[in-house]
Amino acid sequence: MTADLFADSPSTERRNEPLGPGAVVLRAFALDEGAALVDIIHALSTVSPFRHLVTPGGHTMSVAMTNCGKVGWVSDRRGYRYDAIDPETGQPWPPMPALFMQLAAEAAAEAGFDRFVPDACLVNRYVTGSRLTMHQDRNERRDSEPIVSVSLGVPAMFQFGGQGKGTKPLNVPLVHGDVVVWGGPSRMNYHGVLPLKASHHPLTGMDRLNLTFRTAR
Ligand code: MD3
Ligand code: FE
Repeated sequence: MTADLFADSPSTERRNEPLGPGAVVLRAFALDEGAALVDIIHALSTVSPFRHLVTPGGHTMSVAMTNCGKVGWVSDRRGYRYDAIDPETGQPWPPMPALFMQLAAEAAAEAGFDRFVPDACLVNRYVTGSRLTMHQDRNERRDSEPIVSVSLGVPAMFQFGGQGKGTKPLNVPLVHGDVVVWGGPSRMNYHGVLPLKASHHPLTGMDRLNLTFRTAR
């Protein structure tokens, strides 16, 4: 018996993995832009810093967040919403960089969603132990539009659930350069991220960064 050393395909190889109706993982889709994306995120965070938002229930999130684009996702004791103003700076969020727009539109098109024009990009930063409990993304006005997410840095285990809370989630490892497009019937599925395992990536150190592009308004 010979061990199959190549049972897992290399994480530098582009390929499309369907996850469910309307949902597809585009492996290595953002690999070439990875370093530029990380640099841009750093620049954005000097304008609108990463911060730990508080949920309406009073819990401080372990994931740090910032935004760019016309509107940004925010949470506080009053609820979740999209706002044109960064509550931390009192200024508009930094505009969506052209590279972000272009990459999101190309990924959406690859998944069959033409003319995706996001108005919001949420930037999530995970450190060791940071997690996102199972939830639905339901603060966007049009659920006919997909969500595009880009994973950078340290790998994470993503949990893809079903339409209801009960369904046992599918565990999907997401690594640097992976892009996922969530549209159609998968758009409202429950999902989460398991606590980040300690690991290092040359471009981000111990961090995982995730971009989620949305049409919020
Ligand atoms: C599946 N972020 O910010 S992105 C979030 O990796 C969020 O930071 C995760 O969930 C992260 O809300 C996952 C992938 C994602 C985004 C929206 C979805 C997956 C989704 C909507 C429906 C189904
Ligand atoms: Fe989400």
